Amino acid sequence: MSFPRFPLPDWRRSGAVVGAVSLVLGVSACGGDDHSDHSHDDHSVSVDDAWVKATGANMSAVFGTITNDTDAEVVIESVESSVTDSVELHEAATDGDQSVMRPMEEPLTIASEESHTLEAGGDHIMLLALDEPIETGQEVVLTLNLAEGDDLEFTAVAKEFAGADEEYDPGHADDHGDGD
Ligand SMILES: [Cu+2]
Repeated sequence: MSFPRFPLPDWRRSGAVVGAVSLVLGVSACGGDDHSDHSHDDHSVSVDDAWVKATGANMSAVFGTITNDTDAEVVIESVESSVTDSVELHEAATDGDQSVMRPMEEPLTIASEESHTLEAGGDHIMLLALDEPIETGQEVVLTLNLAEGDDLEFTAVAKEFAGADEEYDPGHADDHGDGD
């Protein structure tokens, strides 16, 4: 926003893309029907307003709101991404004066008819071991692997964001994987 040489404000372009992506997800999650009839169970899980922090560093985070419109709880066992194989669900915590983030100890569970918001300073999807920068406007495809039912794919659009750079504290992860 502070760079006058861009003819079109970035927020406007990425906002339009985010809106379009949400619309597509809403339709596909409802099997192509008009989804105004949410009164009976339509077994959909959706992600709205998904975005990823643009970065030149080797890690980034994905935010958005996951809504469970099914009649059962949804358990997200793991997440995959189009930009790295190393993806974790993180929560924020306080360590003394410092805000840190760490892998969730339990799988993320969303009760029936509830939403869970992933936001800066709170829960988020962590992208680790990035080989390439994530550029503003870039689309990253995420897949939520659900304990039951179909996996849920959605797209997050990258935007500039000054926050979400908490210290990473992997201390609580029992199984650290192979890294690279
Ligand atoms: Cu994190």
